[in-house]
Amino acid sequence: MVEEFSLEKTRNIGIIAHIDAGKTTVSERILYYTGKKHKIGEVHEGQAEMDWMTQERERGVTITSAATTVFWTPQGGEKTRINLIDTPGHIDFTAEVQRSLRVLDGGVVVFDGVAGVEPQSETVYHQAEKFKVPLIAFINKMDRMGANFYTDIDSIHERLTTHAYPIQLPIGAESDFKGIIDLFHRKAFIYLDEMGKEIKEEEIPTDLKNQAEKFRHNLIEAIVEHDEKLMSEYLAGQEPEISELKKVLRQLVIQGKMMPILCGSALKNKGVQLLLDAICEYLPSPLEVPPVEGFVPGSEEKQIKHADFKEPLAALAFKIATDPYVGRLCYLRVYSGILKAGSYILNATTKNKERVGRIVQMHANQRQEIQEIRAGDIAAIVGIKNTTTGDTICDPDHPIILESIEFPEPVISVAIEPKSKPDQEKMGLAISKLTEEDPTFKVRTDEETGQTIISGMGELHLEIIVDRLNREFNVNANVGQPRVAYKETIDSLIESEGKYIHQSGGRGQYGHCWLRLEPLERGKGFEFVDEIKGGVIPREYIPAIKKGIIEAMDSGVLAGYPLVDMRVAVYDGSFHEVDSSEAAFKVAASRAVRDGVQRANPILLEPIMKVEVVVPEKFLGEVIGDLNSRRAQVQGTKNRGQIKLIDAFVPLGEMFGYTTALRSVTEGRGSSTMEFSHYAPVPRNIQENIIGNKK
Ligand SMILES: Nc1nc2c(ncn2[C@@H]2O[C@H](COP(=O)(O)OP(=O)(O)OP(=O)(O)O)[C@@H](O)[C@H]2O)c(=O)[nH]1
Ligand SMILES: [Mg+2]
Repeated sequence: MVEEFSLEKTRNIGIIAHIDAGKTTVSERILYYTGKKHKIGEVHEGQAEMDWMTQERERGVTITSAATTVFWTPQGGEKTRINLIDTPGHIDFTAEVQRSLRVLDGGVVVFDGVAGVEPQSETVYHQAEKFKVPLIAFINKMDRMGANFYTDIDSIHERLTTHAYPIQLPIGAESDFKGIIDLFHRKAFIYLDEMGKEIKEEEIPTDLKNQAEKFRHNLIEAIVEHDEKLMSEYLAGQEPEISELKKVLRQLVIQGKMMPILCGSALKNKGVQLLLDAICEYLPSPLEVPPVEGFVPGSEEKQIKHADFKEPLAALAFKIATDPYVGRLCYLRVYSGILKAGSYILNATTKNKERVGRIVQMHANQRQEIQEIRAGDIAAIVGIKNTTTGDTICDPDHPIILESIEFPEPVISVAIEPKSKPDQEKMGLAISKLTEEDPTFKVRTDEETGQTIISGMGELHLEIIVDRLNREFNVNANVGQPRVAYKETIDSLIESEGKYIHQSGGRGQYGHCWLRLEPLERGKGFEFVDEIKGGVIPREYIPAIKKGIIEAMDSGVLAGYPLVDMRVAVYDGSFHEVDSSEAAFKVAASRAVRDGVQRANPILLEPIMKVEVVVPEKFLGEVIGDLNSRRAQVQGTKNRGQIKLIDAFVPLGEMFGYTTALRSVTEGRGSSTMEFSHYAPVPRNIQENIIGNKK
C-alpha cells in the first residue's frame, strides 16, 4: 500500500533542459539520496534506471520521459512526496517535454556549467512559461573544465529572464569544486566524501565573503520589493526574518515572477540534497497552482475543478505506453476527485464509458499496484482501450473536457517497405501501436507509389522508431532516405461542385454538393463549416461530406503531400429521396475538393527550421556564406566570449548533412542545433524541382 499524503506535501515536478545538461544524472542522484535506490547508475555506462529503454541505454540519450515517486524530508521541514518526471533534451522528442509540462506543477531547469543557456534550454524554458509551470534553475557540471557559475548567470539573464537570482554560490570550480554557499543562512557546505553524503557545515570561506554578501543583498532587495511589510522593515534598517523572506520568495516563484538559481555537480554528487530541499521549499503543491479549467461537453460553459478529493473525478491522459508485461498503460494526472481501480469512468473526449482495470504507480518501467489515484497525483491505468493522449477521464455523472495537449507537426519522413508478407502484417500492427504512443509519429500511404511513409520530428526520431519496429516488434523492413515532409495548401478562394450520380436502372447513387475552399492562416490546419440551410442536403449526410473532404486532403494535387491550412464550407447541393447515400456524398465531396484545389492556386509548403550555429569568430564569414547558399535568413549574430552565435531560419530541405559540412568548414569546432519553426511556401523554381523529383 502506498502511503497517503496530504496535498500540501505533494510536488509534481519535471526535470527539463537542453540535451546532455545532466537531467537523468540529477534524477539518478535524487533516487539515491531519497533512498529509492542504493546504488547510483550512470548514463554513460548504460546503467541509469530512468533511461530504461534499450535504445536509451545504448546511446546515452533520453528518448521517452520516465516517471517515479520519491519521498524527501527537507532541512527543517516535513516529509514530502515528489512525483518526478525526467524528460528528454533532444529536440526530436520535444513532445515528451510538452506533455509532461502540461500536467506538472513545477520544474527544475538544468544548465551545463560550461555552456550556460543552450538553445533547447531556451525552448523548454518558454514552454514552461507557456504552461505557467514555475521553475528553479540548477547549474550543473560545476566540476567540468571551463565551468563558470557567473557567466552562466549572465547567460540566464540575457537569454531567459532578469528575474533570476542565485540563492547559492559555488565554492571553487572545475576540479576544485568543493561545496556550496547557502546565501540566506550565510553557511558553507563542504562535501567530504565521494558519494556526497558527509557534508560539513562551516563559515563562508574568507575570500568569498564579499561576493556572498553582494549576492545576498541583491537577493533580499529583490524579494522585499514585492512585500510592503518586509520592505518597510528593510528600509528601517532591519533585516526581515529568513523564514519571512523565504515565504515571499516561494510565492514569487509560484507566480512565475522569480527563478532561484542553485548549483552543483550531479556526477560528483554535490548539491542534489540542497536541490531537493529547494523543490520542497519553493515549488508549488497541487493546492497552490490555479485550479484546472475545462468545459461541459457540447457546450461553451466553463467549469473549474479544484484539487480536492471530494469533488467529482477529472483527469487528463497525457501518455500512452505499451508495456511488454501488462499491455497498454495510460498515464493520468488526476486533477480532482479519486479514481478507483475497478470503477467506471467516462472518457469525455470520445464519449466512451470504460471500466478501469488495475492502477499502477510507475517507477521508470517498473510498476507497483495501487488501489486509487487521488487528486493532485500522477499514476497509470492498465487495460483501458479507447483512450489516447489528451483525452479527459471523468466521473460519468459529471462530464467535463479539459484542454487537450497540442503537439508539433512531424517534418521529416521516410518510406518504409516490409521485406516479406508476414513483416507487412506485423508492421501494420506495430505502427498503429507506436502512433498511439507518440503523437508526433504519423503514417500515411503515398497514393502514387503505394509506399508506406512514416514521418516524425527528425532523423533520430525516425531512426529510433525503425529500430523499435525491428527489435520490439520483429519487423524487417527496408528504409529509404529521410525526406522533407512537405505539405500543400491553396492560395485563393474557390467554389467547387462535386457530383456522384449514377441512375441507370435499379438503386442508383446520388451525391451532390457545392464547397467553398478558402486558405487559412499558416498552422491552422483544417476547418469544416456546415452552411446548409433548409435541408438542401439532409443532416445525416453532412458527416459523410466532412469525411470525404478529409480523405481528399490526405493527398494534394501537386505532389501528393497532405493538404493543410484550408477552410472548407459546404453551402449547397441536392439529394435524391431514394438514391442518396452516405457513400455517394462522400465521393461527391472528395471530387469537389480535388477539382477545387486544382483551380485554387495550389502551393507547396516546406518546414523552416530555427537554427543556431556556434562557431569561433574566425570562421564566421565562411559559415554565414555557407548558410546563405542554403537559402538561410540570418537573423543576427551574438558574441559569447571568443565564440559567435548565429541565429537563422533555414528550410529543412537545405539542412541535410549540415553537421558534417559545418565540421569540415570549422575544423571540427563549430556546432549547431535546429528546431522546427513553421511551414512556409517553397519558392516557385524550387517547387518545380521538388515536384519533378517526386514524379
Ligand atoms: N562532468 C560532469 N558530467 C556530468 C554531470 N552531470 C552529468 N554529466 C554527464 O553528462 C552526460 C549527459 O548526462 P545525462 O544525465 O544523460 O544528461 P541528460 O540531460 O539527461 O541528457 P538527455 O536526456 O539526453 O537530454 C553524461 O555523460 C553524464 O555523465 C556533472 O555534474 N559533471
Ligand atoms: Mg536524460
